[in-house]
Amino acid sequence: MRTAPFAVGLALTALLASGCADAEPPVVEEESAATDDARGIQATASPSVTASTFLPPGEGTGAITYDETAVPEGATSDVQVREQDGQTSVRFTGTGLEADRDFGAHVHTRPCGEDPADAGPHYQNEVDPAATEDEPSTDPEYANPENEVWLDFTTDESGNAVSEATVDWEFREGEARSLVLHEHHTNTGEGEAGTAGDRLACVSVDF
Ligand SMILES: [Cu+2]
Repeated sequence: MRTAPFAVGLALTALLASGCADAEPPVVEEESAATDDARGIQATASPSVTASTFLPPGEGTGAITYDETAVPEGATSDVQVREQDGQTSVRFTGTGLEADRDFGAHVHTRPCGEDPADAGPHYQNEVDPAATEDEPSTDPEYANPENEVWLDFTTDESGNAVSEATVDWEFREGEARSLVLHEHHTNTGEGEAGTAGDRLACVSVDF
C-alpha cells in the first residue's frame, strides 16, 4: 500500500518526461501543419458550381437544348469554376446526353437565349483584333485552347461525360456568360480554328 503510489508516480514521471522530450513536439507541429493545409484548401479551392437541367427554348433560361436528339430535355449540366493564382479551371459534367457521341464545347461571351446565336462568340483572353460580330475569330493564333476555354468531350454508353480545362488566366468580370455544346469536336486549322459545327445546347454560367 505504501509503495504502490510511489511506483505509479515514477512511471508517470518517466512517461511525461519521454513524452515531452520526444513524442509531443513533432505531433504538435504535424497538427498545426495539417490545420494550415485544411484552411488553405477551404480558402482557395472551393469552386463555384452551376447546376442546370436542359429544357427546350422558351421553357427555361438556365440550360437550353436546340437539338433534343443530342441533348434531350432533362439532361443535366454541372459546371464548376475554380480560379486560383491566376489560373482558371472549368469542369463540365453532363448526364442524359446522346450516348457515344462527340461534342465540342466552349465558353462563350453572352448568356444563352432562344436563338443559338444569342450566346455570342467564344470568350478569348487575348481578343483577336481581326474578329468582328459577323466574322468570329478563326485564326489559330487566337482561336486555340490556351486563349479560349475548350471542353470537348465524348459521352460514354450511358450518355455521361466529364471534361476539364485549365488556362493560365482569369475571366474578365461579366464577359464570359455561357458554355455552348456543339455538333462535333473543335477544328484547329487555319480559317476554321474554334469552329465545331452547329450549336446543340447552351448553359448560362456567370464565369
Ligand atoms: Cu463554341
